[in-house]
Amino acid sequence: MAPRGRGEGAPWWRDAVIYQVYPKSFADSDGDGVGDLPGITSRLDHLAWLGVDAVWLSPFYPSPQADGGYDVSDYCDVDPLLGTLADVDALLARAHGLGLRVIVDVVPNHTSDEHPWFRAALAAPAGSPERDLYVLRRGTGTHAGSPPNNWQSIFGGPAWSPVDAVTGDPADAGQWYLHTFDRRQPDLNWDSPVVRDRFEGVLRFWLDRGVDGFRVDVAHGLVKAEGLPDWDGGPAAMVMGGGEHAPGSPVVDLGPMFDQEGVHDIYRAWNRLLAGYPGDRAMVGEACVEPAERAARYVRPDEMQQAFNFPYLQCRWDADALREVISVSREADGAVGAPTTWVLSNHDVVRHASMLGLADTGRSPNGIGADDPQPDAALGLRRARAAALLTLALPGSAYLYQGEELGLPEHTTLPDEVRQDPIWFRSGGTQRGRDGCRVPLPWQAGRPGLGFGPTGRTWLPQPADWSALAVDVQRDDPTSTLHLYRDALRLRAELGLGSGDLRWTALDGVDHAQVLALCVGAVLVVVNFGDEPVTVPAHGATLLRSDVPAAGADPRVLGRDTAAWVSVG
Ligand code: ISL
Repeated sequence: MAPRGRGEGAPWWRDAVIYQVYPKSFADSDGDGVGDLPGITSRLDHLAWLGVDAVWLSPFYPSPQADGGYDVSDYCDVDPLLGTLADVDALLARAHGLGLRVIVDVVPNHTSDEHPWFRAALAAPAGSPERDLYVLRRGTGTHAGSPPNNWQSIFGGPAWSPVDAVTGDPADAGQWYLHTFDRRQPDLNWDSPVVRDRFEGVLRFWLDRGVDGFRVDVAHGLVKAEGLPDWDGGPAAMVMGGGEHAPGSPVVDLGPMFDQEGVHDIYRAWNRLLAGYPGDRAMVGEACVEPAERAARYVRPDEMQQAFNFPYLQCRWDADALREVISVSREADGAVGAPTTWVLSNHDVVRHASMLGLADTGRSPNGIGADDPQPDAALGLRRARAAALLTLALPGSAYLYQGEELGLPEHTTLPDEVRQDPIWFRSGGTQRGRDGCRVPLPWQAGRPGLGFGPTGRTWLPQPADWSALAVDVQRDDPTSTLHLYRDALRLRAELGLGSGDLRWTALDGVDHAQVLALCVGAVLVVVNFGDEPVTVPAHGATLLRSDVPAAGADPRVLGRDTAAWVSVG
């Protein structure tokens, strides 16, 4: 079957719905409790049934797993925990056979400390070409015993570690290496042409194997300001544990480690490289920069095709705030001819079915633990279902994070002793981190491990009440969240919503602050945020509702935290 594509003649990614798979937690084929590539392949028909256009695979490369695979020790192979290169080929063949595109993660800001490049660098003397692949500097203070500058790691603690602590060589005393993230993730030196060359080789390796594109990790971080000046703004934490970032806000100075002009040359070169391949290969950047006009610079016509819309992900549950963020991001992306992306969750943030059940929906905590205020699960799910209908109606491309189609909440009571996120360790246990959104998926109720794999083992424990959310239960229930997503995806494709026009509207006599109302093509989307029920106009059929109205209830009356799609064609 030819890959799905919509919007006459437009490249697939302009309106694609892309499903993020976190490989360790999707499906386990061999029973070791860790998800793997054959597990993913065995479930691709489910994703085709759901109706997505593409799959984004988070890293599956060899890795010591110090940061869930975002610490790569070989960019051109597969971690034995997750499979083999032959398994990648089988996955790609099956996906393409089902009409699904596949994009893979590329992690260019840093390698693992176990990458042969880093090992070779540390084995070579100071000043050698091997060392030039990383950001190594002499420290400051007595015997250069303090870090070269005051930068802090995004995961907590200093962004520098002493080289001699790794090599044990007295000749390295006073030498430090930079790691924007964990100390086991040394930053690469993107001023080096060798690094640039090697990464082009990595991209070619995967393009030659048939991937449809890349998700570029920390896309705003590769190039650092010349001279690595001190920065007193603290660690930039826009996504993880970040607050709300108002659209239209002034340029936020993320410091000398982020959003430097030089990163754009890299994406221009990569754009040319991808253009040399047949098909519409695409890149999506994890560029956490603001305001929207600044982020849009990553999706200029000769750079990446898409960038994640983090202000939308972080927006509080509020009609005015959402209207603003939707308008501003569309305007900024529209100005450079790029589609806007819409995303509610990913593997770095508290799942939105839980976020939306917190007292403050605009501040993402860095994980939730048993002794933290617990989300209102029913409220969170009601809002999450409404948020899904809003998101999937918006023109552009939408990203789904595995499990959101089941309405999965965050695991908010994980025992601390099972936590694996480096954020938990580097913050000295003060930040719970991201394990709670990475729990293995429930496929079959009543089976050990909820059908995640053949043995019932799961690398993180699943909450006891996830049985009711298992895929098999929801597939049998037409009112389930899974069916809501499937119905929305089918209608979105049939009605061409992803490539439609957006027009703001209002309901007669209803305040803007209470209701979000917009038309996309021939569909009116209404979301009620207020206490008062609202009645949608009578002239069209109600196509879809986010709630399940009581028997005999008027399908045109929407209660609080409910959304509907109404035909106005
Ligand atoms: O840089 C930031 C803020 O300006 C961060 O939000 C940053 O973009 C984010 O933490 C990057 O996340 C990605 O890279 C990490 C990895 O742990 C995450 O899982 C990944 O999504 C390091 O590779």
